[in-house]
Amino acid sequence: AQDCQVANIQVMQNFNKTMYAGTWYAVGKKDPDGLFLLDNIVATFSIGEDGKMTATAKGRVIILDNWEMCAEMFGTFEETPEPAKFKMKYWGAASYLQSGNDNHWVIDTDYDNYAIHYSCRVVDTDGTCLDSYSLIFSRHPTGLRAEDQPTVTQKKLELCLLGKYRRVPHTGELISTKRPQFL
Ligand code: AZE
Repeated sequence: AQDCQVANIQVMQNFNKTMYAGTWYAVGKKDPDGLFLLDNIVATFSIGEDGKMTATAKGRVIILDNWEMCAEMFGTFEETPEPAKFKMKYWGAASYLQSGNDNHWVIDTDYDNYAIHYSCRVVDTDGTCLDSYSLIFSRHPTGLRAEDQPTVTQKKLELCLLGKYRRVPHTGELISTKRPQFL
């Protein structure tokens, strides 16, 4: 059973960031409070020569109520005693995008097909999470393989977020038309 205590959430054992590197397509997401990436979310993780993990992420956002654009985001990761738990400092290519410092936990992954990310921003007084976001990643933009779905569902349940995810469409429209700041 799940007690929904943030401190009791199980993360990926023996997490290997080198195997995790590369491109992941978000196929499902649970949003945090406030603004977040809407769709076409693609993240690429890299390991530098110093062994540190960094990432870039792109996604469609709507800011200022009705201005749609492609957010190009960057993240640097600080390691913790638990290999699958990171602190992520993030910012946008443009200053009006969001920046911050989030937890970044890898809950489960097989490295080749799926990964489950979780971030709790605010822990409530009772130890449960008051403001979280979570991304279900696939190596394939088309979605999860059927055989990975039961594992992902089980992990959503353990995160106390079952039923709170939405599908993340990949329409490819960012590539050609929604990149005003980089053209
Ligand atoms: C993540 C993958 C690893 C790199 C980064 C990620 C998070 C990005 C955000 C972006 C929010 C942007 C907004 C813009 C208006 C976890 C996807 C940086 C939280 C809201």
